[in-house]
Amino acid sequence: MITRYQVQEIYEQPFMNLLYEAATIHRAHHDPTKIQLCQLENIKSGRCPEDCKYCPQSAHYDTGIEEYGLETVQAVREAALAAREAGATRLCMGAAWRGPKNDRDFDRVVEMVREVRSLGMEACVTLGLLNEQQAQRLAEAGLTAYNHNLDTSPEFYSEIITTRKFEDRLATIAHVRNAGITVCSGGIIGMGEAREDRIGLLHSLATLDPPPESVPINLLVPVEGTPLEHSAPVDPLELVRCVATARILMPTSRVRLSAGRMSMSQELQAMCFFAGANSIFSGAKLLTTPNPGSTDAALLATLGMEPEAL
Ligand code: SAM
Ligand code: DTB
Ligand code: SF4
Repeated sequence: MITRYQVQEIYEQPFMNLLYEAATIHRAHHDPTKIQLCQLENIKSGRCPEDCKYCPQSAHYDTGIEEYGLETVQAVREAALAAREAGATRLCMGAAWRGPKNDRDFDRVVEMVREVRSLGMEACVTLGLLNEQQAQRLAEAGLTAYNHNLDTSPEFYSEIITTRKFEDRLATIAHVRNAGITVCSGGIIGMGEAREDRIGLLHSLATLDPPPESVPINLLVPVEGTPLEHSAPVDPLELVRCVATARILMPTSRVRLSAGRMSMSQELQAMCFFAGANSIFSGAKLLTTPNPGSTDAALLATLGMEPEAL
């Protein structure tokens, strides 16, 4: 198993060597001209009991977002069809829950998974903490992936979230894994963490056994009303180092350049793709914040890249 010190050595090597190593590994395992488009759908918005300091959907902060209860299966079907039409091959459905209860709402999410799968798309959900039985039911419905981010290093975790523990996250990931669902897990940079925490996050992800098939790297979207609203912007090259290190540590996984692209230049995004990122979110909105979906076709064309087909 790779040590944290070895991860640090990869991360902190001269930038050009890091980029070259990551791009070389990327090309050995993936077509560098292809990128997967995924569409997010916020199936239940706001009033979440957790206190994640970055999150506009936490009930602990006043952010003025639109709040609503669980969407209908029909609404999700329509969102999936529109996303598929626009070139997305995966629908990622997020609910602002600490975790599902065993109630009609959860039954409905299971139906949503079946519906999205029946359209030939990959289905991913992120519902917070799960128990074994819930993971099993999602697996039976054909769920492709479960998103559950570690978000930051074990040491920094309690600075960001106090209503659950890093270990709770690991337990849910184990239930997902045991149910035979693929794991999507990554984190956020730009929350005031030190480089050491970014290295700790990447080490935690890479030493999951097996590592996640999908690794979202989010750049914090600072939202008014959240405690991280005034977080100092992180050096963009740190983002590139994170993407490159994730690619080297997890050669076959999909590395996703996730939230935060509104504040990234096209050159920075191109550098992340070169360093191994091979998925982005499509569309004009993430869960509650804007996304530069309307300019992505032009960006990809400029770079000679193409969305992956279904
Ligand atoms: N409630 C579920 C959970 O936390 O597992 C699922 C939804 S939650 C919004 C999914 C992920 O979105 C979080 O783990 C976090 O990584 C990311 N996220 C939330 N707010 C963000 C922000 N302002 N900037 C960047 N990423 C964010
Ligand atoms: C992930 O890592 N990023 C996505 C998805 N998984 C669920 C969510 C990003 C949310 C950004 C803030 C918002 O729009 O509310
Ligand atoms: Fe936001 Fe998810 Fe945390 Fe709830 S658990 S506050 S939805 S990140």
